[in-house]
Amino acid sequence: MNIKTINTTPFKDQRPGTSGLRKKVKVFQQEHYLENFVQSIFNALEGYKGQTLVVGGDGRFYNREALQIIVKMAAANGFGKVIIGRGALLSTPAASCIIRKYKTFGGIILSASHNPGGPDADFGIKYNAANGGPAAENITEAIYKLSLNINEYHILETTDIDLNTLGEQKVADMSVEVIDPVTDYADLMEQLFDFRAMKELLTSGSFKMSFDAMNAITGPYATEILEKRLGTAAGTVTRGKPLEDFGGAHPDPNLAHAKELVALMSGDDAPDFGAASDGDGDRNMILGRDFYVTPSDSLAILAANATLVPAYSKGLAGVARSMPTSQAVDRVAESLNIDCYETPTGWKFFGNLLDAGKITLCGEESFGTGSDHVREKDGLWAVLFWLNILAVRKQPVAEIVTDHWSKFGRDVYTRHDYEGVSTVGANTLMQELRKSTDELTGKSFNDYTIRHCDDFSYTDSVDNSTSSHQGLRLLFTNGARIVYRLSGTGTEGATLRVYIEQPEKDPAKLEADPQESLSDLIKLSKSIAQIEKHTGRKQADVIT
Ligand code: VG1
Ligand code: CO
Repeated sequence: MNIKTINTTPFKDQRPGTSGLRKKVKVFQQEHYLENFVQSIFNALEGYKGQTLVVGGDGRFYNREALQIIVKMAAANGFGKVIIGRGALLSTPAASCIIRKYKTFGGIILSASHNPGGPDADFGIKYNAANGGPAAENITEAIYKLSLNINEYHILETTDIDLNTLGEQKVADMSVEVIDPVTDYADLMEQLFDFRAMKELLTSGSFKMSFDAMNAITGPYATEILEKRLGTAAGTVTRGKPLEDFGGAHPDPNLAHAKELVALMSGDDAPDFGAASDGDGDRNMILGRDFYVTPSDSLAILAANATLVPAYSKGLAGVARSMPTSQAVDRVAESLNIDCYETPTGWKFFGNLLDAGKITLCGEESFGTGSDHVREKDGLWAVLFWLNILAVRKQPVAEIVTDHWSKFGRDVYTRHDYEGVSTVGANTLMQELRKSTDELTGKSFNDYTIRHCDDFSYTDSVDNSTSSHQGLRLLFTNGARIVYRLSGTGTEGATLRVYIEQPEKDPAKLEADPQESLSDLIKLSKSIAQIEKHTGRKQADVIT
């Protein structure tokens, strides 16, 4: 065995963000950069000798090279076995599923999710623990601290492993098993949902759907599940082949980046149901004919209809949403008499609640929904959940949503993103807001009076850990909210996210365009934070 110990010096920028470490590919390609981070992950863990690690990624540029390095480092650091998806591929929810199913020590996921891919675009890496979920903040912080003092890493000197042949091979003393990346995940989906009823709907001839995999990882999963197991027409899955650069597209399933699908879904002969997923398969966008389902509404509707799905037929233990997600699900929880938790942005904060059995469903406004079946948000799962509801209720998507609004009211909602603005400007904007929370409380702007203003801080009810500075909240007396936070997944400058929400019960106003209904609040969001002064932008770049 030829284990090398390589001397290295720390990089100062390896602090994981909302979801792992994300940087430009060129940053990761620097000598020792990836190795330092991987060794810091291993150094932060205890008891992994002889244990199994799952490794896979979303197929973006540098995925294969990075995986080879990780396998050689896992062998040198004493792991007993590595499980990898064929071709180095695993969607994020599938990685979570495999960690749990085979009870492994943990996993490393290579992905920058919805960020673009290619030699000049983004790459990312994150560690998931034995529960299949993103490492909690105490672990990501420990990894960061270790990365600041690292002086050596261990790597096995050996030829590359064969990523394309299923089965076991040996790398020194460590075994490497290449598995089909799709089967375990597809089997799990089949256990959760009523595939018989869904197949009946999808093959009836009167129901058409289209799924946009955005040239990213969900292609093979959607093809197997929708076309092969559920019998939808060939071609239902579009852009189904994972490409290293996502075909130059931005693999973010929203109205701006999945334009072709949005266009296809409009008009009389449009499909009945449309959906898309992101780079690593954990996000979802849901569309009906001429109808867009806001992710926050989607979470509320899944919760309200959960008992129609076999896996959730006995009801939900509780639900959770990230703080900036609309309060639509809170109203469902209230009517079901179950708990609703409000967590900071990022899936890692749902892990403890799911593990403790306090919640069954959870979600974020950023096109992320999931349940206790894995410990990641899950794009295709959300699509199948919707299909299961449609198969039982036999109503169009739009009707299901408008029915929901008339029963629970609507949380009219929008998110305005100011992308790639100056970091100094964005930080100053946040600091100034933070300083003025007391002064803003009680202040009135025409019809809007601020009832409460704070910098959101969260204490986990399971381990009592506290996470502060999670976003500035302005809560108005009439139930409206404006929330400001900076993105923790970007790789260039800063991105300011402004989340705007207003509860509406008036039947005459339920179906209005949110940009119009919220226009006063949108203006207010700009003036209160002085967005133009700090960022130089009059308008947001992406509105969802
Ligand atoms: C964004 C979303 C957040 C999500 C995260 C990871 O983070 O807002 O809700 O959990 O992306 O999603 P931020 O810090 O940029 O706002 V994924 O699909 O990129 O793993
Ligand atoms: Co993602």
